[in-house]
Amino acid sequence: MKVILIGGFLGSGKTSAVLQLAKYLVGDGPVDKPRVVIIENEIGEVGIDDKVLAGAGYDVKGLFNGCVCCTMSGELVYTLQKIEKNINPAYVIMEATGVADPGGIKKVLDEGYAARLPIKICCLADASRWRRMLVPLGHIIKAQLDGAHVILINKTDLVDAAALAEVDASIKSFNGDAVVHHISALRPIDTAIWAEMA
Ligand SMILES: Nc1nc2c(ncn2[C@@H]2O[C@H](COP(=O)(O)OP(=O)(O)OP(=O)(O)O)[C@@H](O)[C@H]2O)c(=O)[nH]1
Ligand SMILES: [Mg+2]
Repeated sequence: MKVILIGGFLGSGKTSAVLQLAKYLVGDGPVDKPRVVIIENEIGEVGIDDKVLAGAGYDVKGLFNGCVCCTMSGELVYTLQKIEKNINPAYVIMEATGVADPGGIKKVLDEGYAARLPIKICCLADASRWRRMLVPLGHIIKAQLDGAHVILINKTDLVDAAALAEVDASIKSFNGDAVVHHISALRPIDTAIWAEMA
């Protein structure tokens, strides 16, 4: 069971990307056993994105009322254990909350039971709001980009080439190691990107 963590700030396009990633991973897999289970972590008591994803036909587990990078870390490990025992899918995709520190989640997953699960971290970055967000939210954005293996610069349909180049340079200054792709999650995303993560 592999874990793919999808992080990125509020509204950056995480759920839109999860829908496409799940569709890619499900592929022509067996229908009797889900190949993909999605964990939705939301800060509030009531989930929204979990209903969108469940409505699209996916097996979704909600973790509400806190963030798995801190207060809900125990619940995350317990949920993963339950998923592996009862369903044992090929992949668990987890959409983090928009304010999660994926490094914190990775730390939780690197200890104990979860340590043997392979994990890939993907961070969405909203190109259309990049400059406006960077100053007030620099510390969260830095933390989200820091540990990512793959960074998807999203909403490229809303910016011109010069603005995109600026976002690119800014992101490279935070994380020079990650693989960076430009996407618009409203359109079909190149499946080669998902193949790298799978
Ligand atoms: N124009 C444009 N809009 C996008 C794109 N990707 C996502 N959106 C829109 O941006 C909004 C937020 O997208 P979501 O996928 O819900 O983002 P999210 O990161 O899951 O949001 P939260 O879970 O609330 O943090 C929605 O209205 C999407 O339709 C994109 O590439 N281009
Ligand atoms: Mg979402």
